[in-house]
Amino acid sequence: MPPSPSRIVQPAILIAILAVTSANAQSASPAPPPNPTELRVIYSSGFEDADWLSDWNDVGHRQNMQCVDPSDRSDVPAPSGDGRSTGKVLQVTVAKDGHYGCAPQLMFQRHLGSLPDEVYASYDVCFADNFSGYGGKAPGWSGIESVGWGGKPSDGINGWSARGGIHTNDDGTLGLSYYTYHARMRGKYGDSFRWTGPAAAIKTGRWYHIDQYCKINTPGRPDGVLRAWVDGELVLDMTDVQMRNTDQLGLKSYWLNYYYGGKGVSAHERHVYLDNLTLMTPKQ
Ligand SMILES: [Ca+2]
Repeated sequence: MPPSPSRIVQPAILIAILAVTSANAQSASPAPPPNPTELRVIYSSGFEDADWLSDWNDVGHRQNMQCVDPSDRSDVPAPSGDGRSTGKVLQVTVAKDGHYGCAPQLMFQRHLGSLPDEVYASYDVCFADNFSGYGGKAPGWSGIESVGWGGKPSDGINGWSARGGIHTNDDGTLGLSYYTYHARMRGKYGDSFRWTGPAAAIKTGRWYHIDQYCKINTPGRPDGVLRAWVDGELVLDMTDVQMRNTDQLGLKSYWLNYYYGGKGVSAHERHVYLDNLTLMTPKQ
């Protein structure tokens, strides 16, 4: 009995699939984490004293931002000895029955004299055990004008943002994302672009190194870039983000935001610790 047409076609389909897979493999060399020697530092702090806030805007919730010695705290491990975390660290507290956290913004215009097209952020972070179950906002990027956050959607003209997001996975680990209000969003609330891979499953009680990268899109075109790395592993690589439809919007600030919710409040006090925050842009 001759083979059915479907059996004849199958090898051709298989070859086509293999060809596409091979092409993807060749084009998918992961973007490397930032190389500081190729970058200009916009801002850097080791959070050794409260003066770090003098460089930031929107510095409410000061009581939630304390520079502390990890050896005085029972819920954060001592510096790991690899040279990454030294001296004091920034303790951010989300109070019981509260949303914030903190929300200061490092304004790039103020520090560079103009708005950059692309910025890297680099920091160390440790979530205390009491941070388990968190769902809400985390540090990221802002191009907000009148709207583009908080249930006020972007149309690409009036503002955009790509803060970090944190959710709790089924296995209890914390998951990270970019919570993004962008020109092509459909609903009232931002889209969650989740960081993926084994490195993106975050445990409490240990330090991680986070790198983030944002390149603003050409107005009206889906060519903006959002990337993230955890301990040097690429966990998100989007190159088709359309933040804006006009050059009147830009990459305005790094938004050091921790906010519990949504609408629900934190059932108990939570702590997250940061150190060695550096913001960088390519040298001219
Ligand atoms: Ca420090």
